[in-house]
Amino acid sequence: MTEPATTPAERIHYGACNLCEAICGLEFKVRGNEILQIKGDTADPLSRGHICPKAVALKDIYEDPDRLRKPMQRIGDQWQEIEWDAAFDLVATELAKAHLRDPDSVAAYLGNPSVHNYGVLTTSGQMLSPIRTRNRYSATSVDQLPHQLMAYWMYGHQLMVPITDIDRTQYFLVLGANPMASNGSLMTVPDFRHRLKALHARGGRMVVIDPRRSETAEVADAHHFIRPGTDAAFLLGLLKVMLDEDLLRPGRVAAFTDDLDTALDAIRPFELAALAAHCGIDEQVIQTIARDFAGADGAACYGRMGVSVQAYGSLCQWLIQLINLATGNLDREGGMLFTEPALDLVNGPAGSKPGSFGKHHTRVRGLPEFGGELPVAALAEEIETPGAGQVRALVTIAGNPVLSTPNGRRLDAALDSLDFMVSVDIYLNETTRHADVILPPTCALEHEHYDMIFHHFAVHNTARLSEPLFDKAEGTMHDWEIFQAVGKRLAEKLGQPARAMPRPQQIVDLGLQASPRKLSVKQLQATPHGLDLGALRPTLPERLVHADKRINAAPKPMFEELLRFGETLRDVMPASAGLKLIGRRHVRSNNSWMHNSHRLVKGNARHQLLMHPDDVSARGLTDGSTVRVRSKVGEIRVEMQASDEVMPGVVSLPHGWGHNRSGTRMGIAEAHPGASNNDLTDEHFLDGLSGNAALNGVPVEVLAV
Ligand SMILES: Nc1nc2c(c(=O)[nH]1)N[C@H]1C(S)=C(S)[C@@H](COP(=O)(O)OP(=O)(O)OC[C@H]3O[C@@H](n4cnc5c(=O)[nH]c(N)nc54)[C@H](O)[C@@H]3O)O[C@H]1N2
Ligand SMILES: Nc1nc2c(c(=O)[nH]1)N[C@H]1C(S)=C(S)[C@@H](COP(=O)(O)OP(=O)(O)OC[C@H]3O[C@@H](n4cnc5c(=O)[nH]c(N)nc54)[C@H](O)[C@@H]3O)O[C@H]1N2
Ligand code: SF4
Ligand SMILES: [Mo]
Repeated sequence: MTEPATTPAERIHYGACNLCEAICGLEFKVRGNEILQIKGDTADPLSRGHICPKAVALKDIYEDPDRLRKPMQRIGDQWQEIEWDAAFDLVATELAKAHLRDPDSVAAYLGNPSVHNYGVLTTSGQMLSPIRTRNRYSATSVDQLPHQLMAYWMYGHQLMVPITDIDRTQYFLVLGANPMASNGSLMTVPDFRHRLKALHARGGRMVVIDPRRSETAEVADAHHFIRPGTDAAFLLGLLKVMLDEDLLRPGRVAAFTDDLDTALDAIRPFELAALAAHCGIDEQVIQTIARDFAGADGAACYGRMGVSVQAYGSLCQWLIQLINLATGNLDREGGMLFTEPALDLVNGPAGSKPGSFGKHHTRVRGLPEFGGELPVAALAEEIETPGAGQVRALVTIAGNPVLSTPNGRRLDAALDSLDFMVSVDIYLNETTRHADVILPPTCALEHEHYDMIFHHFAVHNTARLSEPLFDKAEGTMHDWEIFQAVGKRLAEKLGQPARAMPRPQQIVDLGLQASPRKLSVKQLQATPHGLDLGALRPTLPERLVHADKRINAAPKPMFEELLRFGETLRDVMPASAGLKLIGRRHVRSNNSWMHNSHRLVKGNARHQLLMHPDDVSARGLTDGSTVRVRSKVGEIRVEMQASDEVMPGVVSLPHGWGHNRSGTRMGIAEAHPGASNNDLTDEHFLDGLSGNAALNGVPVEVLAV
């Protein structure tokens, strides 16, 4: 049979993947609306052809029959498709009603894909700003809040996060991060594996500190288990050895750094033996790492989820900064450097707000604001607790807090009590099932993209603008169109003056032109594989944002935090004490929302609880059986796998699972439900300084069913 003459021609399209922080360049082969192939774009100057299995699932998301394409209204437990205009009117009317009662009675939660999506970044404010609520939440406070707080306090801007110069470092010390699975975080590093090979080839070393022998630990030169939540002791131990052995040489940054000696003086009194006993890493090991780090020709200390999302997250991030700074590895090739992105939110007229801390607090528990947002661990109680400022209406954008935030069950129940909830989301999932209205935007392949955030954290300076692969389907709306439509109606109903509503592309173009490199959308459109803007390089003191162009090595609150931590050093965990729960990520899973892709969930289940064989036998449990895991806040049942990947006393469970709740519409995910880690995490277990959730190191018991 001959092909019908109307068969569209095949075409090749280049665009960046926006699923994770690695922002890989992709090459798509398509015919009409059919994706024939997705591969890595070898001409991308940052990712150089790297791709992971999730990128191929972009096709599944695009084609997914469960993905929502038209607005939905919930009447009781039934969903009805409605027209866009009717949906916008309904949402604006309800939000205006709530606002007129009390602006703070409306809360907003922005989830992780928001920062991977320039429509949300540039225009969600056009919908939210008329509401003028202080109840703003996001995934930041279950994630990188401590990094941003330290960046703000020490370098003057919440996005001034120093980045590992992985392509030149000789000694890479990694705490609580698993870039082999995550592809890097606050270190945009596509193709970690090859960059590590190159590090080894030039004689460099990588040392990993993690309670689990992770995929990254497997390829490290050395891996040391650490008791969850005790990294501050290890980091203090490193500094203590460096101080005692006179190994610290801050070098040129000393000329523009304040109070480094004051900070180091506060660390001097700690005793190495006590620190070592607390974290479970031998004194000799700490000494060796300290000497190797200080002696390396370019060293970088980097810590991610395992050390930021724990009870001393902010202290850990501060100590990491001090180690890099005091050894002369900050702002040095082969150490930690700051990026110079094409659209520069740190410097110049395109700049965003540098940050703020503690300007206001949550109503019920008094947790501090950061950068205009409150810690999401407080959201459920803000909904449940009556009084002025009680949250009665909620907007969620690209978030699934029921599975992502501590004590998700409590939030799950609280959402049911709201007067009104609207979700801008592409799925009917564990969170959005509580909404009254869901407004689904187009998916990633149907709109343009420029990564406004992750170029700030990339190991090499590049810029890349992606044109849409497909035109949006008829009757669908881009997220920015949704935000503008609701924002316009809301302002009208509230009698607020009409605002200018520029489109994402105009905002990005202005931002590019106003940044030091003075690029434009037009220039980026002409370079579909992206522009190479050069290796990272020293940029201090010019790039510092503090008016005096100086580094503040010793933010005052850190001294109190140090004392608070010192108090805990006495409680060395006896061998018989309970288990500690930690999280993990897998290269074929992405937070809570990519489990509806058949190709990502096929094969062995990846949501088991990992438990050390000694802990399994001590409890008379059977490998492979379903167990009960109980914490202060809840209990789940999940399949357990005995594994010496985790150290004794530690159990590891990925988050984002638990797709077995009624009323969701994700057929494949529902067939591979798993259990939610955040049914166990505790909304009162926090990094005490920042209010960031402590999702690692949660005390649990494991029992037979
Ligand atoms: N226990 C534990 N909990 C954790 C973590 C952990 O390590 N352990 N990690 C934390 C971290 S680091 C993060 S970032 C959070 C993530 O937490 P969240 O951001 O709350 O959740 P996600 O799982 O990313 O869910 C994303 C939502 O966005 C929707 N979505 C996807 N693409 C789009 C889009 O283009 N537009 C719109 N409007 N919606 C879209 C999806 O359908 C889904 O509902 O989880 C945190 N929770
Ligand atoms: N494939 C995939 N990639 C992703 C994601 C995903 O879900 N899937 N999510 C993306 C997101 S939102 C983020 S924020 C990043 C996160 O990126 P990473 O932080 O690199 O990823 P995690 O796997 O969470 O790594 C945390 C590590 O900390 C360890 N750990 C737990 N507790 C402790 C502790 O107390 N101390 C120490 N030292 N280690 C501890 C865990 O065993 C784990 O190996 O990944 C991003 N990339
Ligand atoms: S590593 Fe991240 S950005 Fe790269 S292809 Fe995979 S999901 Fe996409
Ligand atoms: Mo994250």
